[in-house]
Amino acid sequence: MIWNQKFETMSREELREWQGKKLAETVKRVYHNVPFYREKLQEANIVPEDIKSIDDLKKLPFTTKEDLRDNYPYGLFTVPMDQIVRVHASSGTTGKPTVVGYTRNDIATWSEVVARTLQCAGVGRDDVIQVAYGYGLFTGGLGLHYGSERVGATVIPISGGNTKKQIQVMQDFGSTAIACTPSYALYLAEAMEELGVDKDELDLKVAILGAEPWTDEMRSDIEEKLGVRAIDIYGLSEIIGPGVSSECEAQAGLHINEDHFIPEIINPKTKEVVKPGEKGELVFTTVTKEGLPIIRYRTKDLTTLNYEECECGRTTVRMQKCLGRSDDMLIIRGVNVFPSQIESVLLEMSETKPHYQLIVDRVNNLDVLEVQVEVADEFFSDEIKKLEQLTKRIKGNLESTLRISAKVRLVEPKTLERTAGKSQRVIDKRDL
Ligand code: DLL
Repeated sequence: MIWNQKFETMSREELREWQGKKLAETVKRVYHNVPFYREKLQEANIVPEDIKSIDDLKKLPFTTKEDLRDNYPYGLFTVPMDQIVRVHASSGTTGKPTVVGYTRNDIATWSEVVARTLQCAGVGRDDVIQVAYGYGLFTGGLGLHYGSERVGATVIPISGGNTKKQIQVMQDFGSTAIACTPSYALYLAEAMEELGVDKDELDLKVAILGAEPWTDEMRSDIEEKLGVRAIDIYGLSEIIGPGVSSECEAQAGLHINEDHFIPEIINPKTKEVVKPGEKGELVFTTVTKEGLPIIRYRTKDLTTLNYEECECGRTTVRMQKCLGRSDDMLIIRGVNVFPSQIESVLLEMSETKPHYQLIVDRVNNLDVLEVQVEVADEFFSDEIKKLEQLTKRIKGNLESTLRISAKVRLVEPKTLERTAGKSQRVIDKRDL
């Protein structure tokens, strides 16, 4: 199933021409409407007229999450707020989230690219899709929801969590597709086992999984335990949300919707574009977005690009499954977490010291985060009750900032290892 024959099977020459034309329009628009971009282009001695074709892309400056933070919340929007019909948000590197905005046309574009994602996975109007990504500020739930409606599937907007109910709904409503994070898919499989629900009792045939890294071993596990084909989908809020790229039924790399999002791979140190096929950091430029177009956004995700034609007939470039990042962002139960966010919570509290360690593990297919933190001398106490209260308060503060729960372990002053060099703040025991 190919949702958009024209754009998904266009010749490379035609596509490059389209991208060049759209890029020039986008640069013009951000230059004239967003002071941040105007200043950046002026600093780089570029006027919009310099950008004529896709080959000029490399002349443009990069945009980062910090730029979004510095212009929090709406500073990079290209249109007045009366044209923005929706906002979503994802984690920033510190306290403030990254806010993204959509015009009515952007919502249509988003539905279109998620529709392509779903058709890549073989989902169409005959399917019943259980959307178990979180609905809310996270782009997963509503992104999949709109795309599913677009292809004409029957949507069950159940959102994340409530595992028993998920299983009951799968059984009773005849879900043929489920969309959730890969770790939640495994968790569901395990819960089914415990409840004595056999995969053969379900109509499930495909799982549409993303929002966090997952290995091919995890894929085999999920496919086997749920009796589905597991398809990897990728996206990020800053670019649009889910719908940036998706595996097709060949499961051999993720097709990027290149008529909307132009990918590049750079060396994260030198920031130069790498040779074709080489691994590096993925960078995207959006060329059709209205509310928040973004120029050369550094995703920090590491991957490679493959321009060979795919057996499915699509001509769009494929990115390899993303497994690593060039920064320290962790993805815990699908939620993005920066160690710096945790640090700022701990620093705001007088009872704790900035000596901490984060231990991430996967227990029963679910990620768990433990924060070990030193208590300041004057607050360290033999009274268990006092320490318990403090633990509870830290937990509460972390939860309201991170939007996930963490286990907190208080340790005595000066017990966490000190090193002269970089301290090891994060111990990730998950095997990815
Ligand atoms: O996670 C959007 C999404 C929702 C994608 C549902 C797929 C399904 P953010 O919360 O902004 O957006 O997080 C984006 O998550 O830069 C990657 O590091 C990671 N990520 C997303 N999909 C994948 C994937 C959504 N399939 C960040 N494999 C990205 C590996 C992924 N990492």
